[in-house]
Amino acid sequence: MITVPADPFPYAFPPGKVALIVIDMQRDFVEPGGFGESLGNDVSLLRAIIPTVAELIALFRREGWPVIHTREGHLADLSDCPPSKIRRGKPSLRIGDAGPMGRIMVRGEPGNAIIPELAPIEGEIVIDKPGKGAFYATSLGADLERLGITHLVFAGVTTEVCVQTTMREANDRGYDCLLIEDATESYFPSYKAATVSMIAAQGAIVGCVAPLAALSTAVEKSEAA
Ligand code: C5J
Repeated sequence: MITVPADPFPYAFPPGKVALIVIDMQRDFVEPGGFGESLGNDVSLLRAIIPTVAELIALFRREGWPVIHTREGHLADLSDCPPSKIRRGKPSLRIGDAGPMGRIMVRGEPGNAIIPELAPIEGEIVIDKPGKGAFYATSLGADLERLGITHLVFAGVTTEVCVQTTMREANDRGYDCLLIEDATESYFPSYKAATVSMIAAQGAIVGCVAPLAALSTAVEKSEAA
């Protein structure tokens, strides 16, 4: 087992049974002209975590542990997008409308792609999800079962929406979860802070929380031992 100092207690994981889930680091959320900005958000805040997420991905790749990427988006005919989701947001630019990076939140459009800095490599699983949670209406559960994964490490955006929703889904399915707090971000700093504390509250009711340095040091120590 590798043990990471974490909040509210150390997070221990078996190296062969851990996977990284990088949530929605896609152009629609992180770059100007996408869904995030169409909702009135300043996307610049999210760009700050790109180097940390890249470092975390590199750590998993170096160790040969699975890296799984997710993208929130919909089929071109929007048949997998509830009308209630389309109705919300700004009337001028909604899901399916033509935006500066193609149709907003539609699979295969330029804006739906994962940002080039964090692009998946050959063999990595990419989950296209219509919802906020990555388990809903996707193959993620079956993929993790096939890989024999019991422990999940989380990164990505946004902390209080898709990251938290997926962590809660994972928690209910019995996975032991760790959120890397400097590899996740929100358009709203106070929402991130609240989410990070509620995840670890009540004896890690959703999961543990640690900075990337704590995970990296724990992995290095286990290799030196
Ligand atoms: C949102 C996400 N915020 N990836 N999606 O709509 O968190």
